[in-house]
Amino acid sequence: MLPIDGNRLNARLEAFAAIGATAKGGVNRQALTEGDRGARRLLAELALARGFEVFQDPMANLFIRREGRDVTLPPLLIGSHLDSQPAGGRFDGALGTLAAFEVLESLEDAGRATECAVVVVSWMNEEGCRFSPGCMGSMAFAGGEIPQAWHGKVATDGAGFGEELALTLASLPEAVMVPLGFPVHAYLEVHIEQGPSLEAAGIPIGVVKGIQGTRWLDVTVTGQTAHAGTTGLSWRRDPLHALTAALSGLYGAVMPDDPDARFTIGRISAEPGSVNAIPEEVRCTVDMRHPDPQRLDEIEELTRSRIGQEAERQGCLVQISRSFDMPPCVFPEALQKAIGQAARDCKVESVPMLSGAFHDALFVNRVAPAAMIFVPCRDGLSHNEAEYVEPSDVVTGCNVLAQATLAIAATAGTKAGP
Ligand code: HGY
Ligand code: MN
Ligand code: MN
Repeated sequence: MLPIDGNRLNARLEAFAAIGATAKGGVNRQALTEGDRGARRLLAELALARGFEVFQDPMANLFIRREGRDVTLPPLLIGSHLDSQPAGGRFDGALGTLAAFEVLESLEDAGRATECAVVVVSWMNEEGCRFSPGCMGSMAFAGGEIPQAWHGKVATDGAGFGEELALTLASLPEAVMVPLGFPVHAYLEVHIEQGPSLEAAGIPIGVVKGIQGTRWLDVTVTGQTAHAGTTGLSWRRDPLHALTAALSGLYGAVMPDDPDARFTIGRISAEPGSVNAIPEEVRCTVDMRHPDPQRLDEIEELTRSRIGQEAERQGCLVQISRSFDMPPCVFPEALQKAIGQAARDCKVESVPMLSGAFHDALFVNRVAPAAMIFVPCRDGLSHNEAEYVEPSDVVTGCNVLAQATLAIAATAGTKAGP
């Protein structure tokens, strides 16, 4: 076993929670903001103080390397993300990134050599809420290129992606620049479950079997702005009337008809936004999730057709585009077994489960075997400032990660592989 310092880890979580802290006890550390840059800087400084190598790639993915016996072997990658939702929790992403750093420090404290290097990663823009899509850093890492279309992206607050990315890269001159993508032995990520099942079952560890599919749409319905007082019904081309009629039908159909489906309108806006003028244009986002890609297609088709029908009824125009498409993934059996074994070695119970949330591990799994370790969060609440994880569950998740790190690093260079 590798002893970890649970107090150090929980204190670290507190220190990072102070970066981008919100009045209600959460964090607003959206990707490529000052808060995100502040958290990256703190992690890099902690790493440099321990003598670890710190580097970043053109997508501002941040890496911290502790060398292994055989420098030629692809490293074991462990980590998560430091960016957050606008009204996010202190554990989503930060837990996995800091637990990984705790494992690296504990290896150093114990003077434990590993066959291959162990590299901690903090992926850029996992959340996708300021700049869509989500998982930009891990997606580009796995794909080996930055999609041209991303450079022109504009944030929800109007900032430009290219400028913010350049600022973020420049904010950490100590991090050596490396090309995008490198061979990886395996990838491990600790994350809060962001759902209620582990807490309800009283089980401290979830072994993630896979991640359901996610698809995002940007919807724009355009009508004609006109006087609220003088425009009778037959004269109106009201895009908000059309969109709300379509959405109330979709809320009434998608999730009630299918317990595995998730349908969320996270953002809606109306322009010109005047109290006494019919809107000219309304926009909204749609977040659809399902374990079955066929069902995702059906939900998208229903969404497009309902909005189209109601827009036509109101004499409005519709534009719908996909901003994110993340097909479901299954993690390799062998790695799931290794996580289960690591939990047994730590003498804690674990249960296999599917992830309702997407994660960077989904994209890394396309280029290297990946696995995830879930820990319970209070009431299953996440993407909420009240998000909370018991310190003991933080420590258990880190212990299982430490144990799995030792076991999987030991398979580097062997025929069996991870
Ligand atoms: O939205 C998600 O599933 C992730 O938490 N960003
Ligand atoms: Mn997350
Ligand atoms: Mn999240």
